[in-house]
Amino acid sequence: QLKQAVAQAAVKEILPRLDKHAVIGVGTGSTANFFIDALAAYKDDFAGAVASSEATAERLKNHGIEVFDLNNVAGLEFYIDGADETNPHLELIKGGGAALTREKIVAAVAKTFICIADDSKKVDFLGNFPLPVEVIPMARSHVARQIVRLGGDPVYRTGVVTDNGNVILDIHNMQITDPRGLEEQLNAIVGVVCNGLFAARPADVLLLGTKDGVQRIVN
Ligand code: DER
Repeated sequence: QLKQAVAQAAVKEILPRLDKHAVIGVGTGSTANFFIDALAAYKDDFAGAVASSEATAERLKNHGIEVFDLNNVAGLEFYIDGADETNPHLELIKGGGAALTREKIVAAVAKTFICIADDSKKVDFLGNFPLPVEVIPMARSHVARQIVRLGGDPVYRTGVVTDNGNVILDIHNMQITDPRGLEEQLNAIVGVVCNGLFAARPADVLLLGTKDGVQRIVN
């Protein structure tokens, strides 16, 4: 199980840097869940965690790991999370699990963002995976029209409401040659809360699961 291998590698990487006051930023998704499950064995070696979604908070609590409000921590040494796609610059597409906004917030606070992913996520150019955008519900049609003007095909992720009470548009068929530029363009559309491009703040370290073992790639 490649996801388990990278999750365990992430625990191994951060353990020596933890102390009883440390609070860890934790991502969302199936790979992040393997990380939480592996981390739980060491829960007495750090103070607790900040969660990037209600689902992650729940899983942490079920392991007896204290969950902190981000506003109550001065800073985070690490943020560990998965991704839907990563390019060679460790620029990511995230949001497959609809948690992209809180993930990006917690990642912004952390000193080191360690991305954990199996090699199916590694691409040369981002955009094969539909790019998630979190949108204020009343602005959905307006934002969709602006996305069409940018050359994308927005698809409403029906039945999904984010932890923040918003909706998701997934942008299909976008050739993303300038991730940072597109991230800024999307953020400039009124009604967009956040988007799944992690390019302004890419991952610092990628632990990539391959059939030959875990590759550690540093940005
Ligand atoms: O929604 C997210 O951003 C998740 O981290 C996602 O990108 C990765 O989910 P997975 O680990 O289940 O593939």
